[in-house]
Amino acid sequence: MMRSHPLRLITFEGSEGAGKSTQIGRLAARLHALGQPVLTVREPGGTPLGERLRLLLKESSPDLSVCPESELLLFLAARAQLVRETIEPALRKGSWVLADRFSDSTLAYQGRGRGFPEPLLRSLNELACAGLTPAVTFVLDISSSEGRARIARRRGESTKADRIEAEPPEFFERVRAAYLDLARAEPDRVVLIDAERPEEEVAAQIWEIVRRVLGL
Ligand code: Z5A
Repeated sequence: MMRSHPLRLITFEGSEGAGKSTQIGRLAARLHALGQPVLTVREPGGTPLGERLRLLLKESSPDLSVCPESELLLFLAARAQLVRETIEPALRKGSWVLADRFSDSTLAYQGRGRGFPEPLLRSLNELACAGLTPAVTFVLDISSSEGRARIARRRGESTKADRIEAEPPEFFERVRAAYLDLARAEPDRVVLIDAERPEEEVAAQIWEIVRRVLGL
């Protein structure tokens, strides 16, 4: 069997509105320009099953109740499918995979946000990810007020918040703190990026790190 290249998995994490999708787009374009194969994926989503689970997970409706345990398992189901159906095959072909959220989102949101114990989440992540660990994880750090302001600007006044966006500010403070702790605990993998700076500055820092760490 062909071996996958785990070094080519890069994940982007952080609170809503931090600029993950924006920075993934920029990094993918730079890698493309060098003739490198690149796949971008988002979580939850990225497969037919994952995209359907995404709709369920984001829906905010009085007739759809989602308990924390169901929420956790649905995120993990989407991840398990994405790893096997999309990420692993792409890595085996030698492609870069840039993921908009991955296992650390579960540690931050379901761990610190909802209160599930970290050892449980780590072992569920191990199962869902088939042991795959990102080579580099960029945590885009932004205050929850600035992140929310960006989302509100992007959304305009028309659409209401989804189920998770509707959580109170304290929830997002806990999520942010979880990411900061993760960066302190795993400095070899997790790189903390100040995402309140202009887009171009953030992109330049990320590109420098990718080139240095991954030897481009
Ligand atoms: N979740 C979970 O609980 N557990 C899990 O295991 C997983 C996920 C995997 C997914 O939401 C939700 O699921 C998420 C966590 C939870 N819930 N929350 N909250 P999503 O996929 O719909 O959304 P998101 O992941 O939170 O990302 P986002 O809201 O789309 O934001 P983003 O990708 O980080 O930002 P962006 O789209 O690149 O930028 C947002 C806006 O800011 C946009 O208009 C940009 O043009 C602008 N922008 C970007 N960069 C800048 C800078 N540097 N300056 C100024 N403006 C900027």
